[in-house]
Amino acid sequence: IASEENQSDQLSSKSREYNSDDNVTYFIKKKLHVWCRQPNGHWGLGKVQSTSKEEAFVLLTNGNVMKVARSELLPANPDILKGVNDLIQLSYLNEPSVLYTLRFRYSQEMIYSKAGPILIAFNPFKDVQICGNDHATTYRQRCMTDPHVYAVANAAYNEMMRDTVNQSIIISGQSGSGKTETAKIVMQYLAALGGGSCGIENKALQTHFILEAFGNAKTPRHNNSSRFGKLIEIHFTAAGKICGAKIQTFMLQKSRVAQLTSGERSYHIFYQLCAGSLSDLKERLNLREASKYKYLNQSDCMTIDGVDDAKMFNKLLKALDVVQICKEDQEHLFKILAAILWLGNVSFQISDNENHVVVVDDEAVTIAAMLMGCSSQELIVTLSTSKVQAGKDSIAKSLTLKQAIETRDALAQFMYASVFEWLIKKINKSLGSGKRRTGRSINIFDICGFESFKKNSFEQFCVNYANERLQQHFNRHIFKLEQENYEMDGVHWTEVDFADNQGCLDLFEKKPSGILSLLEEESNLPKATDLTFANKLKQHLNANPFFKGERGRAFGVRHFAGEVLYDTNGFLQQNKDLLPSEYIQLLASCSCQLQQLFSKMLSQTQKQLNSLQIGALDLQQSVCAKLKGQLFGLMHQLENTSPHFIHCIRPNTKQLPGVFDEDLVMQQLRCCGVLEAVRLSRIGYPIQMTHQEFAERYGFLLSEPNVFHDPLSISVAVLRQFNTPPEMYQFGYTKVHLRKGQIGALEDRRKQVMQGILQVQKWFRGHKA
Ligand code: AOV
Ligand code: MG
Repeated sequence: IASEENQSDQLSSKSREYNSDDNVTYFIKKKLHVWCRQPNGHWGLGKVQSTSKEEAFVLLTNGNVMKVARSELLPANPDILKGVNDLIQLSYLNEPSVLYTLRFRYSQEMIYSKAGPILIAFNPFKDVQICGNDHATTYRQRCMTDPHVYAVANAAYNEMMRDTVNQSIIISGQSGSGKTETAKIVMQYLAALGGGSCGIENKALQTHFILEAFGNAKTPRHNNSSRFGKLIEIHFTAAGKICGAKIQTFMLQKSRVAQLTSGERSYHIFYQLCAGSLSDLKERLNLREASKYKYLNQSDCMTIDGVDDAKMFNKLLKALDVVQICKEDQEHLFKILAAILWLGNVSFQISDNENHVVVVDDEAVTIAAMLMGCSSQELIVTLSTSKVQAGKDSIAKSLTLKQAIETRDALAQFMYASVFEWLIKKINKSLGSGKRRTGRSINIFDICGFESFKKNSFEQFCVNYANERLQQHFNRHIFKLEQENYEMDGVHWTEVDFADNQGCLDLFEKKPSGILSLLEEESNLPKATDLTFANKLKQHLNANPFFKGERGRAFGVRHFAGEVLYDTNGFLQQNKDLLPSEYIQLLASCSCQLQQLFSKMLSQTQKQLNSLQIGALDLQQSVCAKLKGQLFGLMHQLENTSPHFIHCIRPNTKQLPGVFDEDLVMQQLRCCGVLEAVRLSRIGYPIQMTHQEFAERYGFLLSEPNVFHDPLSISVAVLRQFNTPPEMYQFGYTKVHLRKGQIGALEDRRKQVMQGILQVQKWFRGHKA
């Protein structure tokens, strides 16, 4: 082993990363391992046997000899480095070596690895025995050093306690990569660590059942996909005990309530309610099986393999009790959900040759009205007519079929979004969110992951935009700030290149011709359609390298995580998010209400009614304008915290354990900049102290302490005395910058000397006495 270590050291002093000819010759001479690219694009391990000009003959581990171009060879790491904890330890940092390391670890159920400052978390798609309460306690007690989500949570907690600085744990990764599960593991650990007598931690853990029932759904790629983003703040006392928590949610995709594509489901809660409610509740709600509701049966997907909706409903009921939502409110809540399902069954009949409709007066409209607490007649009028201004009066005008369906769905979606918002408020009240302590909080950030399907709509557009913002935050902290810091302090520095996604963000956010501005502009034009919007994009953005004009209503965006083709069908309507004022009036007058559910709307409508403006009510800003504002707010909040990054990786698209799809993994590692982050932390200087701090801390170790007087000279002398190799540190204008591992010797010596001084003092005191 010693000789292998030695070998690895020798190698690391040579050119580490690239396959210079020099290296290939060295590898042949030493009969060392190399990676060679095979015709299928994958990398194979072997030993170079001989070379001729541009080619090399490599003996692969399977016994075959392969002829490869020299340019297709990369150095492999010595066996001693097989499956290292942290990619930073690899002598050769290249794609096949990184893949090999992660693949080996994954096969050994080591799902966590470090990549410099980032924790990489592979989704195991099965239970692995390294999580859970017992493990959390063991982890803490033994100070285990293996990479783990617990270690990240632990570091955040310790840093918060030490520096009184708010912390954030930012979890990124594509859809289905394990972000939400990871967020739960973080919470579990913090609950075990900071659990106190108030029981908030238990409540906070139980909220997952509620959030997932109401905010998660089955998508084509993921059976339990979060269709909203969340930031959970956990607040601690000075003694480090949890004293409150607050959940902020954003981006709930309400279109899912009314529209589904094949293979998807609506929000879990609907199926849970239908499957799990007891017969008397079912009777009171007039509930049928899920398959009887159009909003649920339109996608031919009613169940999820391995999921028992009825059981999940029981868990939900318990969680609602834990967060103190009283039985009466629970019943009101379910009534509104049932009303939404019945609304979906309301149908229309064409009544004239201009495509105007009347509502079919059947059980759907009767039951929906009953559940909402209004008369069927009121509901019928609201669903099929709109008021138009005629002089000082308003008259009712019949809607066309398309308008009627759109407005019925808008009503259902609005009711669902209001229920969701109400729930979050209730949960926050129960979590004591008011007791915020500055400098003593840990924020856990988990959003919907990047998505790219065959057909991508407004939903994916919003999700992927949010992911661009998050990636920018990551880049800023991992790459930009650190390199700027070196530059500002005058450190000699070779920039590490990384894929900056600022260009793509600009494509979205630039005013006046970014996609968001153009969407806003088009949303406000009365005659605009999704097609005119698509044409406008092409007209303004065709020259932008991140944009790709496509035929008809389509356009493409080159996102940091890959190219996505969007279909603008429905963009304008979903972005505008209008609700006719008649609807608000109706909802406000309904008797079945959760306290304060529609009250904000009511006051807005009242104002509008007073000014006699009838028509569509702009509930709030457009969806995109609101999302942009929320993301800016969240990023601002995270900016004031010390960040810890976890990047989740989905090893295969089939949600299967033990399957490692190399191309898929590599693509994810590439787009989030893992290799670059490792490269940066290898050449970076993670330890930084001002000259003054350094001189004060170590100056007394100098053998001739009185020769130097200014902090800089003292600091230089200390490092010389300790024979710290010159490539391991740099003096900037204000700071000493040290590479990883260079402070240990100084600290050890300092401790020794301090102990010696203490002993001498003790001896003196003893003698005096
Ligand atoms: P996501 O949050 O990243 O997707 P999840 O955290 O929901 O992904 O994980 C996806 C699925 O993978 C879960 O439903 C589990 O079945 C499994 N899984 C993930 N992590 C673990 C783990 N540590 N142990 C066991 N199983 C796990 V999305 O919300 O679609 O972006 O928007
Ligand atoms: Mg999720």
